[in-house]
Amino acid sequence: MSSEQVMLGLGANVGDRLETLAAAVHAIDDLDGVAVQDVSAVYETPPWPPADDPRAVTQEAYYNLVVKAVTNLEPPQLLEETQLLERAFGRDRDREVRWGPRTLDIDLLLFGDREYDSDTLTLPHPRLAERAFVLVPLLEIMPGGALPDGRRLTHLLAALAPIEGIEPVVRLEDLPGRRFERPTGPSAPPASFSRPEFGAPADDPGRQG
Ligand code: PH2
Ligand code: MG
Ligand code: MG
Repeated sequence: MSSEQVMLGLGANVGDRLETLAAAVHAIDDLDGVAVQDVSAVYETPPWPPADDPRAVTQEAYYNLVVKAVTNLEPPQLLEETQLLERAFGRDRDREVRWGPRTLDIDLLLFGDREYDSDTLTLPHPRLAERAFVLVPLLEIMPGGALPDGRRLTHLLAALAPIEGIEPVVRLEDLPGRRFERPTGPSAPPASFSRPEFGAPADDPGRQG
């Protein structure tokens, strides 16, 4: 069975953002065929698109982070699993506004070096290069990283300058209770996670955010 390294972008701006993100990271690690290897800091970020963009929606600031994981799922399977998690955290795709408020959004950013395109999923994520709230945490856990087409993450981020309002808030491993630990060196074992409490929701197809 082939195993790919994937990068997932998580965002929340409704409810207890920190609690949601912490629980979501554990829930991702708990998926069959998915193991979390690293997690960026939690960043507070201004809503995208920005206020001067005609697509902008008035909404609260987000918390965002990026998760590095390995998986033996194929892209559509991983998308299905992450959409089930979004639902389990209260997301209702029938009642939401595009680029509007989210209890939890999980985006597939990178899937190894694969370029993939279907009606519901494009990899790499098609708006990754426009979004500092993705690039900043992604660079943190993928320093020196590049897209499959060779574009370097640092160059993409520099093209968005000036970047304003993106602030690291906390690292999940520094939260009281230390629910997981982060690898500390090049030969360190993968992060270890405790078990989340989780119910399996019903199926729901949806569009990529
Ligand atoms: N998610 C959105 C819309 N806008 N802005 C930021 N800063 N972070 C997000 O995760 C985000 C957003 C809907 O998916
Ligand atoms: Mg999104
Ligand atoms: Mg999404």
